[in-house]
Amino acid sequence: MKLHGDLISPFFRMCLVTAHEVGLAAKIQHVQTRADPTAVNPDLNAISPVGKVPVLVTDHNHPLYDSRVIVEYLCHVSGNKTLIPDDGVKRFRVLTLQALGQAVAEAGVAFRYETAVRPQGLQWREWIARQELRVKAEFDDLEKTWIKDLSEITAGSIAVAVALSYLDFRIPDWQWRKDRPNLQAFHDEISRRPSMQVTVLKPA
Ligand SMILES: N[C@@H](CCC(=O)N[C@@H](CS)C(=O)NCC(=O)O)C(=O)O
Repeated sequence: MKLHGDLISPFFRMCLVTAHEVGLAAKIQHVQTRADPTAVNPDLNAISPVGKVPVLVTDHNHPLYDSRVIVEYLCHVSGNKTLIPDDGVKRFRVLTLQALGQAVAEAGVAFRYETAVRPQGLQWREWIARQELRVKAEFDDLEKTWIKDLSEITAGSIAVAVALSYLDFRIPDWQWRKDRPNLQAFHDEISRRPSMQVTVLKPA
């Protein structure tokens, strides 16, 4: 299997952490691929019309995207039943937590594009402020209602952990730890797992 992307992408890292957790990392070849929001990467577009990373190309040469589909595929192929449980109640709780982690990552990546990629004079202040309000509500909800779910290793807790690590790397000013001791304890603990350690983001 070939996983196209870049470790700086939280969505790519969610897939890689999952691959380590389900024991498939050794079967995955990382194809270093950058996706620029303002330019077409022809190699990437050849495997996905969406033109975003990650994309997983299976051993049967089928391109899969986006990251949620790749995570589900890795669980399916490995036979793992804990990261995305079958049981209805648990399953949809985990998938909602995964959506919440993805939303934190989406807001972070969108904020980054708007503030670091878009020319200064064209930046939209109200939109930037909306991203900040959105993540604040997400951090508060994680702290208040999701701590028990986060104590289990699932596609949900992986998505949240990776999204928070991305913010540490790119947008430390968002200070998600402030007044959120439970979320901080969750992140400290999950960050010690080998799957997180071997995929850790290092400053260039
Ligand atoms: N929903 C997608 C999001 C992927 C995504 O936004 N990837 C970013 C990198 S972090 C990207 O490829 N951006 C390029 C672009 O926006 O054109 C997923 O979960 O895989």
